[in-house]
Amino acid sequence: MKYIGVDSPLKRRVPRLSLYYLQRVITNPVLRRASISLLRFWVACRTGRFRTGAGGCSELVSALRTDGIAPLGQVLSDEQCREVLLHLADKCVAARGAVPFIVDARPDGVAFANYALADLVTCPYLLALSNSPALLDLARQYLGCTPTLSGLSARWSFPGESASGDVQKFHRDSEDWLAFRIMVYLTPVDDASGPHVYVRGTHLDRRTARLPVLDDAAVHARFGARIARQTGAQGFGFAVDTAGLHKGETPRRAARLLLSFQYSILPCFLYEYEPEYLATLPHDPYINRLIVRSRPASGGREVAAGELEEATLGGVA
Ligand SMILES: O=C(O)CCC(=O)C(=O)O
Repeated sequence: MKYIGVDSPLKRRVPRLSLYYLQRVITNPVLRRASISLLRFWVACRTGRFRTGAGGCSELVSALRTDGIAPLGQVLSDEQCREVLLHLADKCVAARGAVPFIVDARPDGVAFANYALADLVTCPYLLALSNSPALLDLARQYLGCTPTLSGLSARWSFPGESASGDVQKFHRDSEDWLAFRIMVYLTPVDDASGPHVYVRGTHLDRRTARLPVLDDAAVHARFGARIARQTGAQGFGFAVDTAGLHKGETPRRAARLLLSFQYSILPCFLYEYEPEYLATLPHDPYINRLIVRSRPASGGREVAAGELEEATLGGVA
């Protein structure tokens, strides 16, 4: 998954970016709600699934709706985290301005590094977790339709003196009409190792077409007691609607590895999805289509993500 860029053909880039900016510029709450209702109906027709959940996690759903952040507790055990870290230990990570490297041999000056999607979809537990009945039920209830898994990443944040990049400063995301993420700490996170910081309730604010980055002083002056610093043990997870004000604090002491996956109503049209292929995919093909698919039987043709979206969005992908 990469940002749609100038190398994408115009006939693909223009409709996708139009769809992306459309959901950014429609900030009127009534229009947004009406658009979301229509999109839910469109997803229900497309998938043939009109029920939105068993209702088994209603406390979580209401915490997410009210606060924008809801702790899930331990979603991976210590042993599962160890297996995940072992799988990733010899995999290269990518960082801006550096050649891919193994984390133990990190070059100086690198603040963030991401694992490749191929290494995540083959990693034990990660796809199973993002497809677990409890999380899919939460996603169905929060989004009001069958969710689309529209992001999967595992990012290291390395210790530093000051914020690097916008994700370490207060900001809002606007990846879809309605979306939320599950974040899981794959390393223990205390106050000095880069907790996620969230301003409760700000996901309910009227959206803004611009997505300004705010400094700490302004956010503390305005929101004070509503600021939550989410620490947690290795394997701890939480759901967060990143339309609210948030940041990943710069770790001061230990590096942090954050697993994150996003559920949304539609794909995020800012990205060019490049799904990975597995011999078999024991999970819902619709939900996972942007991230991972099962390899077609020999003789079959692999369908690119763009083609699939074009086919299903009436040519406007
Ligand atoms: O690292 C975090 O805790 C937050 C990440 C973030 O803000 C983002 O990816 O938009």
